[in-house]
Amino acid sequence: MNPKGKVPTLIVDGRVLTENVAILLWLAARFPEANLLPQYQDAFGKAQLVADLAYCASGLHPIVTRLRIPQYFCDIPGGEHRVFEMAEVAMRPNFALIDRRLAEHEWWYGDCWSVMDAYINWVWFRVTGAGFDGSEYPHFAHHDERIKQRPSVQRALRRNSHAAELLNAQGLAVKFSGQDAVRAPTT
Ligand SMILES: N[C@@H](CCC(=O)N[C@@H](CS)C(=O)NCC(=O)O)C(=O)O
Repeated sequence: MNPKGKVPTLIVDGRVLTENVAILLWLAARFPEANLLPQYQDAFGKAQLVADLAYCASGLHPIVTRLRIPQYFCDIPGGEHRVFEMAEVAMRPNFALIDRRLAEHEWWYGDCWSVMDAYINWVWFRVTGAGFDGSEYPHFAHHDERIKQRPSVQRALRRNSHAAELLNAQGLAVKFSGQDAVRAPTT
């Protein structure tokens, strides 16, 4: 469905929408009652939302990929360990930035949950699940605990498990790239 061969992909009335930033902005605009993002009216506020989502997609996401599948980035035997270590170094200032922000507020935008919280939480569980040590970032860790208590997240996780079971039953076992991680998960 996605000519670029990536997930996520959203089909809207038969039309294909790709790229996390575009999909999240479209969902927030299409379903304003869901309050997926703050509803700024001014141009600067709207640009700030794009900046935040672009930070996740182009700043954080590529480092997540290096931590999850370092073997994609270096085919020298054993090179994946060094790719992982350098990605760890690259990720730490970003985790520090997020941790500082979450020290002051419950959610990325203050008192209201938004898809930014979902996106940074995806970063958290993907990289701690690959062996990145998150223990220096207690506010980010607490954010993960709060996210997991959300009924919508629990519903999504149940749907995810159910989908994995269906695929397994059809012999289409879900193989997560993290199975090849160079380090054991920390969470
Ligand atoms: N720029 C794309 C990146 C999407 C992306 O990298 N998705 C990963 C999964 S998190 C993927 O499809 N990886 C499969 C691959 O690269 O083969 C976006 O923001 O949607």
